[in-house]
Amino acid sequence: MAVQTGDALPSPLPFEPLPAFRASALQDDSQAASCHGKRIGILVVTYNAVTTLMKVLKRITPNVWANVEEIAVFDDASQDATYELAMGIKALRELPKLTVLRHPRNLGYGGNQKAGYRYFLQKGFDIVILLHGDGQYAPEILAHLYKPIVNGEADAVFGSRMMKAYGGPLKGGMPLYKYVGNRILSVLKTPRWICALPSFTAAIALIVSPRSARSISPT
Ligand SMILES: Nc1nc2c(ncn2[C@@H]2O[C@H](COP(=O)(O)OP(=O)(O)OP(=O)(O)O)[C@@H](O)[C@H]2O)c(=O)[nH]1
Ligand SMILES: [Mg+2]
Repeated sequence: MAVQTGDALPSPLPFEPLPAFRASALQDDSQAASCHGKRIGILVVTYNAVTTLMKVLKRITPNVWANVEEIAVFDDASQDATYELAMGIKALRELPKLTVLRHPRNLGYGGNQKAGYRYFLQKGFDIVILLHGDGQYAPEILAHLYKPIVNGEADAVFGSRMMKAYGGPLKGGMPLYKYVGNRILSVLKTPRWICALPSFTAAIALIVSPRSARSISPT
């Protein structure tokens, strides 16, 4: 079901948030979404995401669509029709802000991310936001993530898949074995290793995306 938010601008796609976000205090992002002249890019990493990609794009709020300069789908040589679907969405929905790229071979999750960060850095963007094409991150709250960076209050912001307020990690799609592992590691006082939805200034993206080797990255 498409949803209209407060003073939202017309969206290029119908806005379809998950139920957990419909009544959320974060829902009205009309103030938070402003880019204040900063060049913001969203990097959507995809691998076999044909069943989820469109839903992810529809969960991005109209205000964020209006304020970001580019949303780039980086398809990691999917074996399904993710790339073709993304190209079709771009063409049929007339989305000039949507860029679709496909790697000729699978680079892995880290390699795909690094390619995406490099892409936005080379274009001179100020802020890069990582979004998973499998829908496990929350596109609905992107404005609240990049706002501290736009305002100069933070260089990097990370979401958390562990937050119960929006359904919690399992409903968000985290596999049970990873959830259990995370809880055990947390009890053992090991730093939490599962964070999500990172947004970086371009400078920070450069640090997390060195040119060498396949990276371990925030997930
Ligand atoms: N698995 C995998 N994912 C990739 C690859 N390249 C890009 N991705 C994308 O990276 C995102 C994260 O991959 P996931 O395997 O879901 O990693 P995760 O979310 O940390 O782990 P789960 O909790 O098991 O879903 C997904 O949206 C994929 O579409 C790749 O080579 N392998
Ligand atoms: Mg995932």
